[in-house]
Amino acid sequence: MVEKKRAFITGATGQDGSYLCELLLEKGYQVFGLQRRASLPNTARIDHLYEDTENPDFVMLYGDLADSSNLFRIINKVKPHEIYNLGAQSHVGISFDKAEYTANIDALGPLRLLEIIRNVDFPIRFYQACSSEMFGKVLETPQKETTPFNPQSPYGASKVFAFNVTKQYRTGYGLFASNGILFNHESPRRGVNFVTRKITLGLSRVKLGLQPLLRLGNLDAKRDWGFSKDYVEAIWRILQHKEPGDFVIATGETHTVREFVEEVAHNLDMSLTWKGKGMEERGIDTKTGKTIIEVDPRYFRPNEVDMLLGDSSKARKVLKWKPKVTFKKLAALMTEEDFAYAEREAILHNTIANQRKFMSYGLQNGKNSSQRKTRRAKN
Ligand code: NAP
Ligand code: F7E
Repeated sequence: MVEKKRAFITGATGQDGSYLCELLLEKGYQVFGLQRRASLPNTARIDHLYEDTENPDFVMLYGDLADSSNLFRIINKVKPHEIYNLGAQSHVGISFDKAEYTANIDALGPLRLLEIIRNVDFPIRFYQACSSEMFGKVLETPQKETTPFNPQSPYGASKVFAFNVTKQYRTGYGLFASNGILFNHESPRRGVNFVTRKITLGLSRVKLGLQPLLRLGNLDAKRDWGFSKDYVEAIWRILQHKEPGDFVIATGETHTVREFVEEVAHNLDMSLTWKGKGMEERGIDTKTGKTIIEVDPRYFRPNEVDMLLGDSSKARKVLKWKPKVTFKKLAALMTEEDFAYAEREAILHNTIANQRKFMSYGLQNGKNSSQRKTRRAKN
């Protein structure tokens, strides 16, 4: 029997990790995912893969990128053919507040893995999840593999370190170690505090009356937004290529946050108009006259990356990769899923409200009026 390929994925519980687990299982791999211990379940994105709990091809293991001995034990036991290092504190804004932690996980995490790979006696192909945030305040447009880095956050700086050590272990020790320089990529599985998901879920809730408005930061920032599922296909291709290297993965289109808001509002059949300037700017729903978008200084960053636009010609030529999902399609598919999600929330909300009404009706009509008073006093 032919031995199955084994892949070890850090960040398996995250957006990209969950799509990559699915892709590799489809391709016949045995997949080992790293899972952090958490006080509440953190596996919502991969729970469906556990349907058959006896599935020997999908195994989750507890660990942390801060813990070398744990990583060594896993790698030595699993003996993976490929390691995909997707684990990270991936929120740029939060990296300003958690700078040291971000560097520990996002910069030293990959170094820990590379050191292990260098010291075990079986070959492992290594993928490092790098980021367009490394280009920061861009020194060239569009950004490609040769564009100099100019990071603007602890997150961006940590990814530059990760990029450099991955390259150094490739050239210095001959490891098959590749960097993917991925531009923003989103999906319905995106964390809710990244701007696209915040907009698709937030405006869906506004539409259904679950929240009055949405507060955002810099509406003028421009990003090259693609679809996560397309990007994990590129990640896999990077490790299947005959030689290791560094690859930019991007759509080649850039749009402002404001344009993303407009696209989502359009998909939700809300007619949006902008009033005011700067911090006073507001998005108004012309059908209702209500303010549905406000600018909030809390969501601005100490340093901003104003504009990103990727040139992925190398990946298109060498890996025969290209994105399938456009900006409009991405906004549409995320809106559709989040509107359905918000509708379920609305049903739950109404059920709870009805239950409360029913309970208070029961109390008001109950026989024991002294008990009713006690309960009210406690609340
Ligand atoms: P994500 O949804 O935030 O997922 C991050 C994953 O890392 C989660 O599984 C998380 O675990 C895990 N993680 C966090 N801290 C860890 C630690 N100390 N030890 C082990 N695992 C840890 O991110 P994503 O969007 O899928 O991105 C995947 C990777 O690509 C990240 O490295 C990110 O920096 C990079 N990247 C992302 C983009 C993008 O636009 N999405 C672009 C370029 C690069 P929990 O589930 O327990 O939190
Ligand atoms: O912000 C602006 C914000 O947090 C995009 C990560 O996956 O991609 C991601 O990093 C833009 C920024 O993503 C809000 O200032 C406005 O200019 O969705 P984001 P990001 O910072 O680009 C890169 C490639 C990665 O590698 C990262 O891991 O939107 N913005 N208003 C806002 N951003 C957020 N989060 N929230 C707002 O309210």
